[in-house]
Amino acid sequence: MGQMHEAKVPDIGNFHDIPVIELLVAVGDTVKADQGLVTLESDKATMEVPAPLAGVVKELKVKLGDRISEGGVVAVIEAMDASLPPLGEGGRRPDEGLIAQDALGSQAPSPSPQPSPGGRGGQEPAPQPTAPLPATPAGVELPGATSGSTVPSSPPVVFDAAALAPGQVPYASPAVRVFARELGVDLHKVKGSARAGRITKADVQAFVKGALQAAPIAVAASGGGLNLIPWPKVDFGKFGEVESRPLSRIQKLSGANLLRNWAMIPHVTQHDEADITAMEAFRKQLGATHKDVKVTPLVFLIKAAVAALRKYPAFNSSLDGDSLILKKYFHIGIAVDTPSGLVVPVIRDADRKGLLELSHELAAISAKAREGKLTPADMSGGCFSISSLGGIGGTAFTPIINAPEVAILGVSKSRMQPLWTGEGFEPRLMLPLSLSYDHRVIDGAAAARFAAYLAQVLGDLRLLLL
Ligand code: CAO
Repeated sequence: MGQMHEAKVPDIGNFHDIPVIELLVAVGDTVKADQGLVTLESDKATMEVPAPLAGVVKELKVKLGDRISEGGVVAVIEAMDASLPPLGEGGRRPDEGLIAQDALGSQAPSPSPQPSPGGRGGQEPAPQPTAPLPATPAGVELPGATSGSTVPSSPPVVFDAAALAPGQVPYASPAVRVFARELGVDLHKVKGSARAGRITKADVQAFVKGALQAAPIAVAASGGGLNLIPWPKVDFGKFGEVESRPLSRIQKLSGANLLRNWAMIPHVTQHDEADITAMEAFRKQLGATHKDVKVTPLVFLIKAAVAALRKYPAFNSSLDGDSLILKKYFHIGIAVDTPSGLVVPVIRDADRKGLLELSHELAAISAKAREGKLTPADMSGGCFSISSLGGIGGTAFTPIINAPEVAILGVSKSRMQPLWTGEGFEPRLMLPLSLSYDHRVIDGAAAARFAAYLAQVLGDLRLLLL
């Protein structure tokens, strides 16, 4: 059995006979160090009394409505780790700091001078604000905020919305803030039902419930959303013999991804073609001298794509809210057709690999894909994808962007075509390219330039050396 420790109201200055307004844990609950046990509310501020250490709540010494002062015991915790030292003053271990700010600005003991950046083992990071926080008076720590590079080793326990930013910061306890953040709720939109408009956990739950119920109505009324009629239900057997075959796991997964990407990304496909006559001659030469691996046009496309991504960095990006994340690495996804469905393994750091190394890797990863042995890691981290149907046929198609990427290159079958040189027609091997792009991120002109540059590089591989 672990040692018993009392959780006491810490010294935060000028708080006496403060009512207990929330019990955040129950007897038998396992708590982490610094987890809030009860919430107290004075006239102007709320604060949580934290667990002094990780353990199990053995006894709650207070009930709702009780009044308590500094040093009062709120709970008894049985330590998880029997080797922990006895508690220091105020129910905290001596090495711990505490940040607190009451309504009048008097400050409790300051954070430990050299806290560990990641906090203590097993401790959750300090809560982050749900909305941009207003500037705070000097020395005041808002919940989750850090000043400079100093990270507090304990979460703030007192929050006084009115004093910090009157009328701007929603009035809720730290636990409710964390709860709201986990659900993605903006507390500014929640109406508090407790005294002085304080937002409780129940208020947040009611807000979410209301939002979920209202969502379909709002979408339909605004004309937004897809608002589709139901999928047709047909008894096909009435019209002839049929067989029902369940979709594979991969088909279900990739189908859901394709549907989301097609519905949510405004796709435009830019078509172009590359003169790969010289490239094809070089590829044949390579094939003749390197019999251990099959060199297909795809590895040239990977190299050309890297060159184009370098030249046009917006194509090597992902949307993140109102920001664009620009990647400095070049991981290329390759669509592979397998008996169980489409998968997209990723070739990492394609910029650092030569044509032969890429050919080996492509053979290995497509074999792994067809054997159904790809791991999630094999399929993550891609910057840009290539879907090559060139070994099969076709003249053009619309590849679907592999979110969160912003563009994908479709490749169809190369064909000998007569090309006008200005003086006459010449037979040239032309490769059709279909570049789908996310129009929220990429303009039509940029896409035309990207596709033209790809074709230029494939037409003259010396450009890869630049
Ligand atoms: N034009 C003409 N020939 C082409 C070509 C092109 N664009 N691309 C490949 N070829 C040739 C290859 O040179 C090879 O010819 P040889 O056998 O004579 O050498 C042949 O077609 C077959 O190539 P491959 O398909 O084995 O190899 P690859 O490197 O081109 O492609 C892979 C590898 C894994 C991408 C491919 O096998 C595959 O699965 N493609 C399907 C991708 C897909 O389904 N996309 C659709 C996604 S949306 O549903």
